[in-house]
Amino acid sequence: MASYEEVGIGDAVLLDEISTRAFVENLRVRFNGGKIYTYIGEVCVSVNPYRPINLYGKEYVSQYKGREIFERPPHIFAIADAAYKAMKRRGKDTCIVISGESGSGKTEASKIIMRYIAAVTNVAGQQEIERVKNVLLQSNAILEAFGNAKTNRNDNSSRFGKYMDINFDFKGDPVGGFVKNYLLEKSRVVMQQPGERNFHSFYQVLFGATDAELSRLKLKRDVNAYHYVRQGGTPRVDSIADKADYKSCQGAFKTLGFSNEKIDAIWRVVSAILHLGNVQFTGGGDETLISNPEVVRNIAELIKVPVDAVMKALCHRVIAARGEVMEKMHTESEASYGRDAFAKAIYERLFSFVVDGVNTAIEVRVEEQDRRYKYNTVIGVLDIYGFEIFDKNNFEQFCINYCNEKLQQLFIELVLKQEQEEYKREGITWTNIDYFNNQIICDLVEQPHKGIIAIMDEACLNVGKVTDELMLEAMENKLKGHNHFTTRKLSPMDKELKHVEEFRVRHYAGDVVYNVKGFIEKNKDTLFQDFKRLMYSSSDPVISSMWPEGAKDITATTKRPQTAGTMFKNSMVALVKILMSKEPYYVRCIKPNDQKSPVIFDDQRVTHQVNYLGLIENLRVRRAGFAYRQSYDRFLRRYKMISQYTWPNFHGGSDRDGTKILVEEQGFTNDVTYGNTKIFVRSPQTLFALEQGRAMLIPGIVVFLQKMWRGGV
Ligand code: AD9
Ligand code: MG
Repeated sequence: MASYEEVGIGDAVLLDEISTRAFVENLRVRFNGGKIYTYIGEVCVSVNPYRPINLYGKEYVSQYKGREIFERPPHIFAIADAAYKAMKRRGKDTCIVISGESGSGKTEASKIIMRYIAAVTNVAGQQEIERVKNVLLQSNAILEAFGNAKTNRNDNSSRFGKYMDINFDFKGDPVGGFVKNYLLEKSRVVMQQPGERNFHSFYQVLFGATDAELSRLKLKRDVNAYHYVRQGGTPRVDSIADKADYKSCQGAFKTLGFSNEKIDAIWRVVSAILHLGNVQFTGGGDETLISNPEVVRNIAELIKVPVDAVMKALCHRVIAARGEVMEKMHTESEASYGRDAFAKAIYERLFSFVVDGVNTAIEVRVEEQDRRYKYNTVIGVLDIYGFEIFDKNNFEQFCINYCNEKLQQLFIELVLKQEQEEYKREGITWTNIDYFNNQIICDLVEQPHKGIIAIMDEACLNVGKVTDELMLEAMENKLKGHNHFTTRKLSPMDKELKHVEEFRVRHYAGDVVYNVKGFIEKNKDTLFQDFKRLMYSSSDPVISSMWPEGAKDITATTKRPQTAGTMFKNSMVALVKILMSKEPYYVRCIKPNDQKSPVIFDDQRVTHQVNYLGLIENLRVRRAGFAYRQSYDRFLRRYKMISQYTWPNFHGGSDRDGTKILVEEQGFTNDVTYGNTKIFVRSPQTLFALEQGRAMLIPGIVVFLQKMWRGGV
């Protein structure tokens, strides 16, 4: 067996040569040797192994528990432990930001982190904490069943963004948590690209439910019988065990305390959507009729509303104009549009309902008098949908890729920009390290008035008049000359743009061509009121409770709701704010190839990711920089006992002078630099040595202090 050292360099900071080539080569050597983790200082780079690897067992947990990052070979456990230690020792809220493109291993990484935290906490074996840990871990089965799907990039692709806070008490044990979900890609409910699937939940119920359950749900065990799940043509996927997953999901519902009524209602809604996809309309003249009313009967029974009401909601809408209420029949195409919008809306609502249920199960349960001790600090784990490019990219990809731009911006801001600014502020000699700042792309999307989202919103204000193509024209006019935006009109020679309804954004991670078809409609995201009232009228209290707004009177004026794009933008801004308020740790995931192969390391693909993730710039800043910094007074207070010159107090000058004397005496002069207000330590080993020196002296100091208090000294 090769020794660890023979398998590349664990911390890229120690590479002989700092270049993309050397960095990628090191990742390749390590990948081939089964070493999927590599550090850049405290940033963990993870290359998806595409095979189960034995790296996460108990023996590994104990190797990393309570250790410093540099003490052991690179591992995601060490990052989890660092975030945990900072939280526990220093009372800091921390967060672990996991980024990388679709299929690079973010969701797996987030689960490994959660399992690690579960493994190292609750040594006292308290029951309530065991419950919380179990609930936290099992919530994944549910969230993935309803929010993940097979795409052409990843068999288990997250189609929603997830930020999870884990709350800890003063002892460092998890006492609860909170999941915040971001924009679900609900268009998948009604449409899938070739090779893709709908959300796992649909297949789980079709393959996993018992015959008796299926018959209650009015379903046949035949995926091809349902339009909404068969369009991709790949209902069965080797890597997915739908039947077993259905069982796990059911088990998780039970563990999380979902009542039988709730679980039953959830699967009935899923089934109703399957039936809804088969509803067909015939039209002509003024009348639109449903050609297969027996399907509607099934839906009505499943969602517990009268069949006539479903028929009516599917074929008509009620409009209130000048205080008068009128009924208007849909055209055939309006009816089909309405049906699909209805299916998407109930699934999205169901997903939020499920997330709410998860949150109820994991919320911190404490008595008021305990609140001070519990609910103390948090570790946030962010696992979001990765950057993606498909053959056809729509509104959803636009949002997902914008989200990834925001996360890249956060990384740049914290790791590349602020770090360098601090060196300058502290008067440390520093050669600026250049990097591509993607703020310009964030602006392109989110700027008021002239950003893409603002232009989309404007198009949505002019109901019925503006088409997607006209909206594109508005973009062309306002964004002409922008380096990161082109359309066929702006750049007629652009071969990638095949249709007039396409625009291209030069993202930090690559060029993506978006098709504007459906942008306005998806941004407006309207659902006929009739469907809301229909769902609210359900005699099933669980279903009715999902649709409280259905209680509203039809004539009540409603404020124009925010568009999907603006809501998403706001949620991203809020997310960045949350992350900025915490001490961040990073896991940067890399996809080694597009074949999901455990043996292919595609140099070109990896190089591309290394480049756009800014890893070489990260490495340069890190290598030229300092692992640790502390203001002089705090440094001196912490380590003064190590030196006879500074213990118990330093009287020979400023804190800076004291710090200098201490560092010189300990022989670390070459590893530090003195800034205007802070000392900068280059390697973590130095810090570790200082900490050890301190730890060794502390017992003696306690005795000393006791004696002093007793008047013995
Ligand atoms: V997406 O943006 O949600 O589409 P992710 O989340 O980045 O994507 P995911 O974690 O789902 O990717 O990983 C994709 C697949 O790679 C998994 O289903 C596993 O089969 C495989 N994988 C990823 N990480 C590991 C690992 N540490 N060990 C083994 C892994 N397999
Ligand atoms: Mg994922």
